[in-house]
Amino acid sequence: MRWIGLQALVALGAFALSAPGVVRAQQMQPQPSPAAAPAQAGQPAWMTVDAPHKAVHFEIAMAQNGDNGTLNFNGYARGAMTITVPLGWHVTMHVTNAGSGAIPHSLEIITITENIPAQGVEPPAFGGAETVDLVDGMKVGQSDHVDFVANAAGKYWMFCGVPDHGIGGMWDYFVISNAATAPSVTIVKDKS
Ligand SMILES: [Cu+2]
Repeated sequence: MRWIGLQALVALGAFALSAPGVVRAQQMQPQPSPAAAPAQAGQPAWMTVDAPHKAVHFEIAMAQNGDNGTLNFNGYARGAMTITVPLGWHVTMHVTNAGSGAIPHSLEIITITENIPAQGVEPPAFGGAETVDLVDGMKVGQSDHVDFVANAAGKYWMFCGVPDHGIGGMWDYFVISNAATAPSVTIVKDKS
C-alpha cells in the first residue's frame, strides 16, 4: 500500500537524520546569512516579476490618495517614485483611475525634456506605452492596459497626459537599465 510505503520512507528519513555522520555533514553546510534574504523594499505588492520570461507587470492606481493634491501614481508624484526595469524586458501595466479628486487621468512613458510638457505627447517613448484618451483622460473607475518592450536604455518620465497634470507634478521616473538584473521600485520619502 502506498501509505505503508510512505511511512517506511518517513521512518528511514528520521533514522538517517539521527545518524551521527549525517548530522555532522549537515553542520558543515554553509548557513544562509540574514543579509542574503531577498530585499522586500524594492518589490511592492503591485509589481509582479516573471524573470524566466523577462516580463514584469505593474498595477498602477492614478489618484490613489490625496498626495500632491491627488495628482499621483500609486500615491507618488514629482519624481518621488522610480520604477526600474532591465533593458529588453516586456512591461505590462494595468492602469486604473482610482478616483481621488474625481477627475480624469492618463499615463504614458515619455522622454525627459527640459520643460515638463503641458499635456500628453504623441507618440510615447515606446510603442504602446500609453493609456487610451491620453489628453482627455480616463474617467474615475476606468482602466486600461499598457503593453510595451523596454528596448532603449535611459531615464524617462511616467507622465499624466491630461493638460497641466504633469506640470502639477503628476510624473514619476521610469528607468530602463543595462545594469539592472531585476525590476525594482525606489521611493524617495519626504521629497518636496
Ligand atoms: Cu492626471
